[in-house]
Amino acid sequence: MLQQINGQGTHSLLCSNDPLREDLQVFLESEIQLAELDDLIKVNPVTPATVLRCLQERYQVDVFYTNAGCTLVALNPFKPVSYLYCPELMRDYHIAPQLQKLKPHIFTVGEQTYRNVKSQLEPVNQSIIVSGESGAGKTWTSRCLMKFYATVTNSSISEESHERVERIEKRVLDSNPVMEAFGNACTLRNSNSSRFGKYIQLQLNRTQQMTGASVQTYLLEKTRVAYQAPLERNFHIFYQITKGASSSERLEWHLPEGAAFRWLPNSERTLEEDCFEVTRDAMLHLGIDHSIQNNIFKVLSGLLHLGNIRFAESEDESQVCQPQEDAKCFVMTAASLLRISKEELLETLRVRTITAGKQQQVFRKPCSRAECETRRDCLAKVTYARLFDWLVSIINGSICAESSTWDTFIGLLDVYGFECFPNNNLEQLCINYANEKLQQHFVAHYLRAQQEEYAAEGLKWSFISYQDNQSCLDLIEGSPVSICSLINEECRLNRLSSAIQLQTRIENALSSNVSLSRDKLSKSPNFVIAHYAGPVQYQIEGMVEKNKDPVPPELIQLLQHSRDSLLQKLFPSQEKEPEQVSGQSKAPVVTVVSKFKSSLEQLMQVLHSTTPHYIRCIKPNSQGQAQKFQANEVLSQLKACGIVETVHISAAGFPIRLSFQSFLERYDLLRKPQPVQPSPSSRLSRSSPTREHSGQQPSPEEEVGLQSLIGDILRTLPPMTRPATALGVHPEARPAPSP
Ligand code: AOV
Ligand code: MG
Repeated sequence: MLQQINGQGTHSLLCSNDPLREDLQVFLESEIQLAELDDLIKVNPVTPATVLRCLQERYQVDVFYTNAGCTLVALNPFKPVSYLYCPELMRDYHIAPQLQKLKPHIFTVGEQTYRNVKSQLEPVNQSIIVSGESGAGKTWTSRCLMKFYATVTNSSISEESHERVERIEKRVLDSNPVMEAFGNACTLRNSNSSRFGKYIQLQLNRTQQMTGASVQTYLLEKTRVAYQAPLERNFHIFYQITKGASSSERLEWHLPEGAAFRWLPNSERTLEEDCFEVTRDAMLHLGIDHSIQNNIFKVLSGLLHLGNIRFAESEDESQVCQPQEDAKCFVMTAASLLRISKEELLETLRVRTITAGKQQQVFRKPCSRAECETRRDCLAKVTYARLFDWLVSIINGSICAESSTWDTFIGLLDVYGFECFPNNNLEQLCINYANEKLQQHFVAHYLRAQQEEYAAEGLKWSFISYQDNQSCLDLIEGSPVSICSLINEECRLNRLSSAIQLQTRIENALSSNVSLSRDKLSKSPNFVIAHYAGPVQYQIEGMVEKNKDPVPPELIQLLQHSRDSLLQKLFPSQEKEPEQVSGQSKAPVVTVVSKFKSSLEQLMQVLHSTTPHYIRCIKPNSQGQAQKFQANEVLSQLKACGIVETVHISAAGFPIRLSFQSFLERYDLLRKPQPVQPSPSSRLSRSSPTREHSGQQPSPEEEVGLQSLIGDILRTLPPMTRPATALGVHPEARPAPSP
């Protein structure tokens, strides 16, 4: 064993002077088969090093799931392991009398959630919150869970409803490839990275059949349509159409084989996600027929041609910019595919109209080359964003059940994971903000609330400290002043201030927040936020403009004039300009950040109203390689999401909670007659909202009897991994390994 400590295996884990080494040594000397520890609470002692070692041992023998108390840790296998997700296994988990006896799996969480819905006397909605950094496996996990529910919810239904249910489930599952084709892209971190957040509610009726589902999406990263960072790609659907179109479609959509599009970088690389057929089939099942599909793909092709339009600088400011020589044919093709007039397209891209004065006089001002290109990009972004939202509404129309047909739901949350790129801007700020919110939900719900509850119950408990990300959230969204509020203020005041000025404002207003700093070596204005998952440097340049997300009204008018039936739906002609909607020109500016903040708040409200379950996805290495466990990478993810603290709290805590009433109903048979004594005022299990249904409360005499009964029962239970102080029993409690 010592050889192993000094040898290769351990060397990759920790360097020799690592303070964690001592803990690890104690741990390794125990005769425990690490790979068999399926709950990290059984690791002894619980330290970052021992938890890490346990996960590594399991990973090396292809065991990817491990319980960590109330959460499940899911390591990304980065290789096909289809045997883990076959329907037979799904059924095994579904019919298992005692779920905890089976190996940890996402299906345990799925099934537990499913059982919780029906076991409550009052229906309780459930949520599975899948978290982890970009590429850790969240989307994969939520897709597998959807398949799991589709498989198990129709396993016990009658022949006649079978077909109907299957049809709904197929549609619900088909929403995935469609949303991924339009909303996912290859990034530096993940070749199938979700560029939008998603909360899907699977709707269940009284007999627990899935009657439908509804999807809520969050902030699509639409800038990607017109800008892709080096080595990244545009949304998958663009590659699908350019690679997968038939020869007649190529003619119709003006996509000749080998055509070069500026907005399609890295298309020589073929990904699994480039499969056009899968998307088309799924769209068809969702009711998007061939002719509508044809229309969609034509518009997308129009956007690609739009991206190839470049302008030459005009000779003087009073002249409009001319399209570059090679771009003229792209103007024609883009206009023809979008069914707008070529002249109007050029006019809109090159001329700004300004309405001013009491008479509301309209002035026309030629745009600079840069402005023309910004307007071109804006045209593509607004079209794509509306197309995406429209698709989501079509999907919802196709899968959502009537409210009278369902009672409860299981929600699956899959948002974009924490990101840190060489350049981070407003998109990453929003993405990382969403991840901070979810981490805070976990901290509040589990790490803080549990411990506070024990204290309130009067249980003996020594407080376990944990990393709270509240200061980081205060920095991003707090009141009265935060990074969001300062960026919003710039938009509201509409003043011309430089990025340096905003940097100074942020630093002056928020200098007391420990999560804020600046990279002083960087030449460009920036701020650094110490996120729970690591520090991220954000570039301030361009942030305010992105937050305003201005869409010149002329662009909307141009699209409203389109003769294309899809664009007419996306840009209805009766749509009013934002100023007119409020009737006032001084309408409050609805910025990207403020919209995102309010959608996150709504999401949090929904999550708070459900019973949460957490799956923590972990990326074993940053290269996406199978069989490669990079200890430092994993350790930082474990630390970031507080796994060790979670394990401590779960191990020392009380995972089984029963109200006196339920306890009485279950164990009353064992009761010996007790002499009646004066009552101590126990609050155990009385008023907690997390308790199982409590109907009639027992009398003080009964409580005394019960307390004695609890003591009797606890004495009959096997020794626990951690000392327990009261009614707290882990279902799989095992004796601690001897050191
Ligand atoms: P993410 O959703 O967490 O990232 P994905 O779910 O897209 O990450 O997973 C990234 C890649 O890892 C997938 O495309 C698969 O190749 C692989 N993978 C993940 N889980 C498994 C599994 N259980 N078995 C086999 N391969 C897997 V992001 O969307 O970037 O935050 O925004
Ligand atoms: Mg994803």
